[in-house]
Amino acid sequence: MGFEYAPAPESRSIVDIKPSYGLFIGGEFVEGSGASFKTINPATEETLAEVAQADEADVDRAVRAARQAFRGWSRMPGSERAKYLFRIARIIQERGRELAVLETIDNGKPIKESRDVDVPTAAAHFFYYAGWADKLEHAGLGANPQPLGVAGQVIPWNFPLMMLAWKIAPALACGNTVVLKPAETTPLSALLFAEICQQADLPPGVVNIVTGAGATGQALVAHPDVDKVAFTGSTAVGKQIARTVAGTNKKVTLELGGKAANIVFDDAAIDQAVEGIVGGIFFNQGHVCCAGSRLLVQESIAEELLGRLKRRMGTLRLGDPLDKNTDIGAINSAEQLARITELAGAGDDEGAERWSPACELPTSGFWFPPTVFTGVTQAHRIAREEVFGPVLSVLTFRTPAEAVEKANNTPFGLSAGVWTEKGSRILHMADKLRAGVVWANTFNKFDPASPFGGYKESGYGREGGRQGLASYLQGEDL
Ligand code: TAP
Repeated sequence: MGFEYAPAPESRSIVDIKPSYGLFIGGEFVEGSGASFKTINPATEETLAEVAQADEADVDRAVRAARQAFRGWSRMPGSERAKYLFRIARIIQERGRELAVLETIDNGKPIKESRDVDVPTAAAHFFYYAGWADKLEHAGLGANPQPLGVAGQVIPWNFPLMMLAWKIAPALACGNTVVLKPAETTPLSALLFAEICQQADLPPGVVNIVTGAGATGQALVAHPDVDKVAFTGSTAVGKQIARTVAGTNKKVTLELGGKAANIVFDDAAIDQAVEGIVGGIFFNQGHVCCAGSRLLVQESIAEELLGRLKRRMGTLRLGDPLDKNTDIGAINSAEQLARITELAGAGDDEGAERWSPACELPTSGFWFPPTVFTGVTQAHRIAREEVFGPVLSVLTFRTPAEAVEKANNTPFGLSAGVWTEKGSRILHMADKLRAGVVWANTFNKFDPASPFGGYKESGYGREGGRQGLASYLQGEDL
């Protein structure tokens, strides 16, 4: 049985969604070539707005605007560039409620997450990189750091504003100008960010936003006057981009998929670990590249831990993303829901055991209940492929060596988690795990000062921290 809910009307009135949006080029909203697409609220399937679809000529206009702005922006003293970044950071904070509500309506994520994670982390990134803009020569990246030029940036739909901040803040701090393409299903927060750039009096052309689908991203990545490509998204598209830029002099960073192991040893504080497991996989409906989608639990505590995990899952509230008590919001699109459904079906077919708490799903919109599979083997598709949804696969291990072997048995290497009371074990595991980020007794924690990025098929280059500056400066590969 499904249920109908009335989305909280007072939240909706906080944000002014226009019926249609153009492209943001040269500091102004301009018409595109004419084509457009609809963006919808995935929790209700209501159309939110008609958004311009940028074609190759539009992308070219945006790149030219960025090139023209580069001259002034790159020569501006770092201390002046910093003022703009600080201003943007403050406006993000001031307009935080509006941004959070818009992000939740366009993406489907719970408002408590957009309010407490996405928006503050986006502001924190601008504050952090504003601090670097006049100190680049002290970053250990050479005495006279020089920007690359025009950066073409393509981002996914799971953290639209946060990914935008991860891309734009370091690029601007280093003196580059940018053309950014948000994902087709979540363009609205990037367009509100464009308004914020206007409000901050950012010089025209320093930030340009081109909306559209994969073809728009492809046109941006392939544009001959783009010096730097920064991409976050799937490994399949990442490989395609690497092929597109091969043989050119473009610099590239790729932040791709993951299949993180969240490893719980028998000496771990179990309730704390259960919270970490729940946050690791159900945060943002599991639409998280670094989600702890494989739980590796030591055999001796597996039964006890699973009992507690299921009890905790029974308390998760799924429903209206604008309700402050909601833990699990909507799946971002019909397409993503179909993928999750297909992979979970493969879990059943391959003999794993599926469990979800009793959970009513709303009658419209895209939803998937929090789900755990036990009896999973390493050969199962749900243990190997990225589900990008609220689906946890549980495997067991006996010894630390077996945990390391199973955790590393994946083509990905973005993140991992370790739960243990032993400090020496944390250091040992961090050393052995082939993952860009290893969390200990916590999970899914983000900080602008920490570098983030993958091993193996999870990509290359780092975002965040001092290391995140390197990929926007000449000759400074870390
Ligand atoms: P993708 O389908 O790869 O899309 C990412 C972005 O690339 C979107 O803006 C997309 O446009 C665009 N795009 C699609 N085809 C393109 C092409 N041929 N050339 C250039 N751009 C193209 O990924 P997604 O489904 O949005 O996001 C989920 C994936 O992102 C997951 O694999 C996840 O792990 C990964 N992710 C990784 C990280 C990090 S930091 N490693 C963070 C978040 C997400 P459209 O949306 O319009 O198709």
